[in-house]
Amino acid sequence: MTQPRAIDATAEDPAAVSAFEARIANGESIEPKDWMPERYRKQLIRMMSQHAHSEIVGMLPEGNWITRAPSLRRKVGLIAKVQDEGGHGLYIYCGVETLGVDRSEVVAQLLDGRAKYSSIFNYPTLSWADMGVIGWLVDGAAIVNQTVLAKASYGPYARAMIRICKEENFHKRQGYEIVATLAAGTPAQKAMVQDAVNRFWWPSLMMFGPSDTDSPNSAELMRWRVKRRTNDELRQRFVNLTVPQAAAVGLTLPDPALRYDAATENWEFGEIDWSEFHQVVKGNGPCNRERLETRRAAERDGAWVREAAMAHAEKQRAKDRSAAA
Ligand code: FAQ
Repeated sequence: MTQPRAIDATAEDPAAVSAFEARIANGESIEPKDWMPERYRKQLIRMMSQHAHSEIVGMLPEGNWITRAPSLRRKVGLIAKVQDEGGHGLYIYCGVETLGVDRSEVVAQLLDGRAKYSSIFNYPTLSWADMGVIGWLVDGAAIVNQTVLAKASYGPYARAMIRICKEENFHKRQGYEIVATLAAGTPAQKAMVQDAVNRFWWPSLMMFGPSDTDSPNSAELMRWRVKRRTNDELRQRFVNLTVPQAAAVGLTLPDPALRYDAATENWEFGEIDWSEFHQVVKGNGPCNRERLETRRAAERDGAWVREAAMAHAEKQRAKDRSAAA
């Protein structure tokens, strides 16, 4: 049942809300012109815009290594990957706009520090091995999260995830190939990639968000089938998939508590340092200030391009108007 979108006080009419929830329970996809509770719209704007910001800020740690890639093949792969992440950000911003909010508004929230983006991108990339480990672990974690989001109840978001996951799979493979090459290389190369794993393992687990008992948004998002699995469920899935991948290339994950539990068929893992997570999310991670400053500079430096494009569009419209007169 599709209803016109209401924007007045009747928007939260209990009958409308239950009709909406019945559609969700029925597995229907919610589309931009469908009626939706204001809270659903707000939650989606929050989550999708933060996701888009993560893709855009996520270009920076890897962009740092484009000029230092060790071969032409690696450089081409890395450029393509970073460009893909930019595309994902723009694609998701378009999805946010279907919810009735302007892209410039959500970008302003990122630049003035009101909006969050993924904690993982506030860590530095210190060696070439980090490019492999980001592809393997960070894109690997993103795939686990986003494959499930491809079944989210909001149509434009779910469809964006299907397309994005296809590209993320390539990213993960190129990362794992770098990791496998270094792990089978000289002792110095193996030590370099082990060091990268040691630095990125725990922050990758933090990407999935706080544990379920400490996740204020999960219950509502699960009820509305935006999220289909909890933060802890997805984190566990990622660990289960990744432990054998590390073993296959002879690398160690930096967690002495890792242990296979045959009863649950899960790899149990040690306690996450949540104080580090909260510090990074609050803006006090190793690179938060640098990342935001880089984005602000890009916004300033690109202003003339946006202004020129707008002036050109206005000129074209004036030409069309006078031709039609
Ligand atoms: N970092 O109640 P919950 C990628 C915030 S894309 C920072 O559990 P929710 C591709 C959360 O926003 C990576 N903040 O929240 C790539 C909330 O704050 P708020 C991004 C975090 O929404 C690869 C508060 O904590 N992916 O990697 C984080 O139910 C390589 C309470 O948390 C997505 O965004 C965090 N890690 O669950 C690009 C996927 N975790 O807004 C370049 C879509 C939580 O209430 C290179 N998003 N917070 O003030 C999601 O699946 C969810 O939003 C979660 C958080 C799971 C991230």
